[in-house]
Amino acid sequence: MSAIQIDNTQVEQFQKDGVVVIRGVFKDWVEPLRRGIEHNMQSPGDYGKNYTQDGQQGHFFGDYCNWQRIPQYRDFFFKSPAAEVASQLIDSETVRLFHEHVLVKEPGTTQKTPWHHDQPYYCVNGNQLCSLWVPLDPVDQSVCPEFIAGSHRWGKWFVPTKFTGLQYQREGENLSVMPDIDNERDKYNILSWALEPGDCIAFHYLTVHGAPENLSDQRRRAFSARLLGDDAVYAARSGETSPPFPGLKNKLEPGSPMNTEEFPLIYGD
Ligand SMILES: O=C(O)CCC(=O)C(=O)O
Repeated sequence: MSAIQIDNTQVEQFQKDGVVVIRGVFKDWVEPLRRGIEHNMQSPGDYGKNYTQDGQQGHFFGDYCNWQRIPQYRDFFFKSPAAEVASQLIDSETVRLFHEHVLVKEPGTTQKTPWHHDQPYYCVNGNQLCSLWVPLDPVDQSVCPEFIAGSHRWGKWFVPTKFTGLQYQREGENLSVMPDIDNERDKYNILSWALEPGDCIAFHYLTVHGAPENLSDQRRRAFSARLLGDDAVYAARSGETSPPFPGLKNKLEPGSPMNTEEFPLIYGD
């Protein structure tokens, strides 16, 4: 019997909508992850970025792939219920760690996170895939990332977009252009929630999402855990991936399981 049991209706909702909110599941991890993020922001890694563009106010910090040097991040993957939650949602016997992505929007940040989905810039193919976006501050619904219900099943892959708004270069990948969602919001079922620290939004790598500015007076610190299930395989893209994972193409053939040291098994065997 699992220590954590995700409600069947939540599993069904994840499968149907490509996104589901799970309340309170990481409340014991809020303080450790806040400490990890503080350390991370004082000492960014090689990929640490300020996504804030010229003319925008505030500060939108991002960084990823630091779990090997920040103990609180590593512990989250290996000791929290994250892997178990993912295994149930994506119906997978195994879960591997892909990477973590830290996203901090300070109060008064006018920069939006553009509408996008993640898989076209990840070096991964497969369907048993999910991210767990864990807020570490109270999040008003006006600040919460927004997700388009069912978009993971549109059968479309969109040209990948950077958080700065620029597009990745791609050739011959049969990608579609992201529709102008903000100007046609009533055409879509857009989901978002008011959140407490330690809640979690679980979403599929193909679920279209974006996030508003943070005009509240609260920080919006988030830890997004990227996880891989049984059918995840290495994919070679025609251009830059995010994260870059340099050297991976010398280790893995396209279509082979992601069983290298970069992506340790954290659930099952
Ligand atoms: O936190 C944000 O602003 C965006 C989150 C996101 O795009 C993600 O976790 O994939």
